[in-house]
Amino acid sequence: MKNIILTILSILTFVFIHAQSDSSSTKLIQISNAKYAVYKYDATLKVNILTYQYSDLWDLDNDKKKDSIIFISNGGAHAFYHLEIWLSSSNTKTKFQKLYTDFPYPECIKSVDEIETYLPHLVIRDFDSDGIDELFLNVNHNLAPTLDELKEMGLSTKQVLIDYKLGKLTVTDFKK
Ligand SMILES: [Ca+2]
Ligand SMILES: [Ca+2]
Repeated sequence: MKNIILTILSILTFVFIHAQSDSSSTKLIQISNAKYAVYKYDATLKVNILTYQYSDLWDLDNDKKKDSIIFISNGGAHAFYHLEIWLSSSNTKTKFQKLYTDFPYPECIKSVDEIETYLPHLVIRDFDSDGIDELFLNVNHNLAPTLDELKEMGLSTKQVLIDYKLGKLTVTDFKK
């Protein structure tokens, strides 16, 4: 019995150390996501819905005030989250009802090349070096928009870039 317990402890120690060592890999997530997790009551579903509200990190419309990037769960066992963005400059919220992710955690990449090699789900950074951050979302999963839905949004791929241009948020295919 003692040997079994020692074996289990050894395995757990290995798993823990292994998990710790992952933190230095490319898949580093620097944000403490729990800080941004909020449960909100959904009157239609009649349950508390998990949302992630990143409201003190990014200024997408460049008015020097932080905007809110929000992911709202559909309440499923395998939760998918649709995107909403609240902009400080216009005090308006834009819903991207067909843009879902099951991994609503901003990821850090070292270079834009990693969009193709590492396939992140969500990256918010200044992709075009104009001093303003954009949002990259990979929607290639079970709830991905259909080809018709992509076409309706003016898209041809499932890697999308949300950018603030001429006073509004635009959704385009991501291009390096
Ligand atoms: Ca702003
Ligand atoms: Ca930019």
